[in-house]
Amino acid sequence: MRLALLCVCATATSLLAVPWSSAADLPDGAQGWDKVQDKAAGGCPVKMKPSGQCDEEDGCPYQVTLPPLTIQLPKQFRMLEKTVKELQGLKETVNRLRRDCLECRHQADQSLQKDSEEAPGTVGTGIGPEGTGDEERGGETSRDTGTIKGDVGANSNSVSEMKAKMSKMSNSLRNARTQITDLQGRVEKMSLLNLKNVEAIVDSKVENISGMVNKLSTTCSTQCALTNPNPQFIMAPKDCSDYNMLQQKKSGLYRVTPDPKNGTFEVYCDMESYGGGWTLVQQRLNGSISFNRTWAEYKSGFGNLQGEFWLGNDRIHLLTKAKDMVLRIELEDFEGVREYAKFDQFYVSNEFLRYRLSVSGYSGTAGNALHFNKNFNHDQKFFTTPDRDNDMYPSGNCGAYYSSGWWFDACMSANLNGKYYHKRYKGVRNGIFWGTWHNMTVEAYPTNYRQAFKTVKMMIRPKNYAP
Ligand SMILES: *[C@@H]1O[C@H](CO)[C@@H](O)[C@H](O)[C@H]1NC(C)=O
Ligand SMILES: *[C@@H]1O[C@H](CO)[C@@H](O)[C@H](O)[C@H]1NC(C)=O
Ligand SMILES: *[C@@H]1O[C@H](CO)[C@@H](O)[C@H](O)[C@H]1NC(C)=O
Ligand SMILES: *[C@@H]1O[C@H](CO)[C@@H](O)[C@H](O)[C@H]1NC(C)=O
Ligand SMILES: *[C@@H]1O[C@H](CO)[C@@H](O)[C@H](O)[C@H]1NC(C)=O
Ligand SMILES: [Ca+2]
Repeated sequence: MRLALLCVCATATSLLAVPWSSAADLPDGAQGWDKVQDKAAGGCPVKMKPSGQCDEEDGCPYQVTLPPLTIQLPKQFRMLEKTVKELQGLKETVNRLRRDCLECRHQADQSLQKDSEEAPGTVGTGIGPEGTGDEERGGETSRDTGTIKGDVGANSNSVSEMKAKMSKMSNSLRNARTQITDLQGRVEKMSLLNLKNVEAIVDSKVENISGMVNKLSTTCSTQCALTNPNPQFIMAPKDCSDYNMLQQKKSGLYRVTPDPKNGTFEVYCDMESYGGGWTLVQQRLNGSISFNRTWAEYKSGFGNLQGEFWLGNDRIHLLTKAKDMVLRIELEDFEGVREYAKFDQFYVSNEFLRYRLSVSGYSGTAGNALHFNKNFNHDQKFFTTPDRDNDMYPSGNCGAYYSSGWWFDACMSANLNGKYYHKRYKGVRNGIFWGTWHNMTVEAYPTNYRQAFKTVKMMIRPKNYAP
């Protein structure tokens, strides 16, 4: 397919053509994008041109004209043009970095003295109720990641500024890509354009440039001993901790790509608690979402990422496969008691292996209810849902009995996906359950009321994470 693409709002009078039928048709290297500017339109059956008012914020809306069809494209299409510009910018930055790198060798001696005055990171106070362990550092500690002390080049900006700029640029490149993917879905539905090529090209360029930058900055840091020892340029964040490296400090929704082969999805990131960088896997807040769900629903996830949800077993698998993860469970009851359980190792295998749980290395205040004793141990157990019995209980389905999907043994000493009760309850213990909670032992007697939990949160973070 041939596609005519108008690139810049300011030059809205001329049509520029980008002819290609596949990624292979484009010239290699970043130069491919430059050449976009030079190609002249000729005999192209498909035309795309600006339509309507251009404005500062959103750029111009575009229109594709296909005889005999006209389609209004969403404004996000401008991201293509922005991406081109940013790739250009990245290239310039790389060149500058390279220049500085050569120069920094000469500057190294005089800069070294200034270098040692500031240690990276300061220990803050935990905001949780239980403030011990290395998790409890304040969220600000990684603010200085990437900071470089001392002058680097005589005639240009410091490497640190450029690195910050690189981070920012790679960030917006990623945003651009996300939007392109988004757009691609919509456009593909119309069976007209295949933007996969564009996406692949942008991806490979970004990978290429980030590879070069990484190499350069490694060389630079070994030569000059000035840069941060671990410069990080993360082009496709695998989980929330990667966003922390990119100086994102606000909790909220982010897109992650734990395995590029399995695409990108949204997660809720807690960037503030216990050093931040947490990817939420599960959350209970007010009982608005039922957790009495099928295998298929637990597989793909359900609920609302800003409220109550299960992220989905496939996603949990991908996240825990991509990196060695720790699990942190936060529990709060209706008396305001808050406790936590942390596990140094947390892995959920794939569907074929029935999402078997591997969890170990407990520490915390809530007690290790996942491995209560040899008869109640959730470690190495398969996932069971009311419609899929993989549990260790021979005469029934624990998931059906407790209205929950969980790694049941026969059956449980913990079940964080139980029913949400707003207060103590009687009868089948199908509520949210943590068997080592402080007053569980008196639960059954004399009142037979059962403990209810107000909030539950399960979140993961790479084992080697340094806030
Ligand atoms: C980047 O692309 C150039 C060709 O344009 C190639 O020679 C080089 O090996 C690539 N680098 C990486 C890291 O892929
Ligand atoms: C869970 O769902 C099943 C099937 O829909 C239903 O029969 C059962 O009553 C539900 N349990 C609870 C506690 O809501
Ligand atoms: C539960 O919390 C979510 C998210 O905070 C909110 O959107 C929803 O309205 C709440 N539902 C109830 C029943 O309180
Ligand atoms: C990952 O992607 C492959 C191919 O698209 C698919 O077959 C597989 O089910 C996916 N795995 C997960 C865990 O989503
Ligand atoms: C657990 O202890 C709290 C007081 O700390 C009490 O209010 C609550 O009723 C107890 N729960 C049960 C099930 O006994
Ligand atoms: Ca069974």
